Amino acid sequence: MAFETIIVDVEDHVALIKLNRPDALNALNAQLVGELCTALEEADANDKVRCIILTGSDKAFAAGADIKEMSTKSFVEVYGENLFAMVNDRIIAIRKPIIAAVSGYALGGGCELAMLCDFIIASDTAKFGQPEINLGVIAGIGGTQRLTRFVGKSKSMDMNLTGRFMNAEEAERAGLVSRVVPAKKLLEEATSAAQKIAEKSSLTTAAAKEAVNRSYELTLNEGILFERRVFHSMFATEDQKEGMAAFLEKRQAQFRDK
Ligand code: DAK
Repeated sequence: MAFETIIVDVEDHVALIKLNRPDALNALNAQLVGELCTALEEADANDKVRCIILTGSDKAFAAGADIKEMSTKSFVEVYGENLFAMVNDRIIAIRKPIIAAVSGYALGGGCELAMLCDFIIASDTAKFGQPEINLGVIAGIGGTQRLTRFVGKSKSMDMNLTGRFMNAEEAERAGLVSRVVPAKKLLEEATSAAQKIAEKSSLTTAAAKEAVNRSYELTLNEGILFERRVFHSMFATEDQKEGMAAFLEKRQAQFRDK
């Protein structure tokens, strides 16, 4: 499908999705959100893709929901259309790993979009924030919920109540991002991580993603039971036999997703 607000490129088993509304710092309008969800679903269904990278521009991953588009909406409209429910639900349904490669501003819905990905690699220019409070609203796609789980109550309250931005170094220290790299190396680093993921068995990758995500929904004991049962089920796969045989034979595993 042809897109106008994003650019999609598939190479070496990695789908690179680039948000592309430079004039609005990649603000998330309805068209961009719709195209993004469609592209993610297409990548999820494409056998050639084993990992997805979501990125923006040097200046902005995304500066939030499109304020111009939202500003005149009424309660009846946003409640009636369940604004932004779709983006949350469609992204969490993607089974392949999604890496957010964030440079510049990731604010409001942009920060929330990065947190919807499986992990975040940030450039040293990245700035994260939930400044919705300045607009007379609160976060609406996880900024009060996911951010609190990532960075704890105190920092989440600070971000959500003052609207201040967190730089990359603070975001890494707080556990919001997995690593920080120089801006020029952002895509290289994200691609290298994606290619490492692409080398694994896609069955095992999907199982690992599911298991980590269950940790947000289950008690510790239930989560550990879920993990152990999934671990047991891996022994029904050819890839478990291959992975362990390859280790013992001191060679590279050849996974076949079976
Ligand atoms: N929406 C629309 N346009 C935006 C935008 C945004 N969020 N952010 C930037 N732009 C546009 C600017 O209007 C400007 O356009 P022109 O004036 O040139 O036409 C262009 O991008 C460049 O921006 P600036 O001139 O402002 O650039 P600066 O370098 O001076 O400043 C900035 C960069 C990122 C600090 C600044 O643009 C800024 O503060 N932007 C707004 C950041 C923000 O407040 N983000 C949160 C948006 S609210 C909901 C679910 C979710 C949400 C809401 C409801 N429900 C479930 C109901 C989410 C809400 C949000 O994300």
